[in-house]
Amino acid sequence: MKKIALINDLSGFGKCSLTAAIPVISVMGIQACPLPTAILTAQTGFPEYFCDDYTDKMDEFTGQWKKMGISFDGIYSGYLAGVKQVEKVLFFLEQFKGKDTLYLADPVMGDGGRPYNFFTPDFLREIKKLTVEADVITPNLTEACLLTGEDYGRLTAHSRWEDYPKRIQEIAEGLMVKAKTKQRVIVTGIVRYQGEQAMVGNLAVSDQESFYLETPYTGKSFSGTGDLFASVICGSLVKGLAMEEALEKAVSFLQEAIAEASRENTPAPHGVHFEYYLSQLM
Ligand code: PXL
Repeated sequence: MKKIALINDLSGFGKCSLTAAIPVISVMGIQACPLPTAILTAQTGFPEYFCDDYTDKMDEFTGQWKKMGISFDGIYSGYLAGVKQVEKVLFFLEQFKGKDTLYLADPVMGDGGRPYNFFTPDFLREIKKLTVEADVITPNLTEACLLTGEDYGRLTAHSRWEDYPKRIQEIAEGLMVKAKTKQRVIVTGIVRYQGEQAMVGNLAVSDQESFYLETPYTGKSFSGTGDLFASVICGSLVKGLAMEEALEKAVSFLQEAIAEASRENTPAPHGVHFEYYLSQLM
């Protein structure tokens, strides 16, 4: 059975990170192997939460798993609870990233034009050490701007312009050429208008091809959608699906899960109702 190491936090509420990644990877018929970066009572978008930082325990996982003689088909890193965790992930990659291991780095730093409250310039500098190593990165538009120094406000002010996706493609290509690998870049959460209809799109770019897939935008963004998206992409690519198929799978899964959470008036920090749609990914 294929295996993916999931380097991410475990949050009791917020349906994100490991509580999103484990079910998705499992239902896709791949073993999910969690390496927790932190354990939280709830994700950081809630007004109050307790966080048990796992920085000092991460090397134990790397060392023990190495002793067990394990190898991984994929490595997916997401939320990191602080700057020092980047070196732990780099050490993990040194130990486990073989030539056939797919590494997906999701540079979790912000959303909706705003960095998350744990973000600092040091964090950005460190996270770039991971994105350059990755075979696939899945920044949302906010994170793509942070990674490239683009001004989010200035960029999105042009969202009604016809060449808006092309401008974002240039940003994605700018990221891709900085990587040490033949990297695929998938930028999520690109909102633009077709007449009065708001659409949300995802752009996937490689050195060979690019795809842009958009669906109607409800105007509401929920916790954990980026983590669910990255999980479907990672699982799909590890299973050998093409980038376009992976993108279509992720978008249709999320579209249903978001619609269901909206119908139930779920508060945004609680996340989407993806559980009902896991069978789509089998
Ligand atoms: O979904 C991203 C994410 C993951 N993990 C934690 C978070 C967030 C976003 O806020 O707080 C703990």
